[in-house]
Amino acid sequence: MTRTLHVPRWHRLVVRPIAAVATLVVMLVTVTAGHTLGAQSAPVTARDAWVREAPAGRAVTGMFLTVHNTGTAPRAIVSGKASVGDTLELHEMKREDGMMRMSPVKAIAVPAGGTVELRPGGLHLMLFGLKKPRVPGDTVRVELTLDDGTRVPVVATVRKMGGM
Ligand SMILES: [Cu+2]
Repeated sequence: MTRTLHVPRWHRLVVRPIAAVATLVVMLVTVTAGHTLGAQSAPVTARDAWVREAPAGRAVTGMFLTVHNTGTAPRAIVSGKASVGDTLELHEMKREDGMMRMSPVKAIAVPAGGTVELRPGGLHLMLFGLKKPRVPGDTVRVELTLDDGTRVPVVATVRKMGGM
């Protein structure tokens, strides 16, 4: 005698709805876990970040770093804020009429699976309105915002003027 021949009526009325609710809960937990996992393994990361020293009386300095995108979608840095100043701008250096000039840019592209280097003489970040002098060994915290709204935390070390 098999059980299927004797499924009681209460089984249909009670066990099936419970199974349906359980399935829904499992689905929700899976979706939530997926989101959490995504936040932890952000595809865009920064490394080798440093800030040029800013002696007393100098409220502006440059910041340099390497940004890597392990994701499959191209991203761009669109803004940022620093723990030490009131404004952060995205800049590029370009040769114009034989002179190196720097100007703000709206975004810095980080290609899918690629790397962008922000370095002296090229793309870089500028920190304005420094609240106090920044000496070698100091730490500067910056948060970069990407075009999809994700934020990339960066910890930079202050280095000597002209130091690489
Ligand atoms: Cu600049």
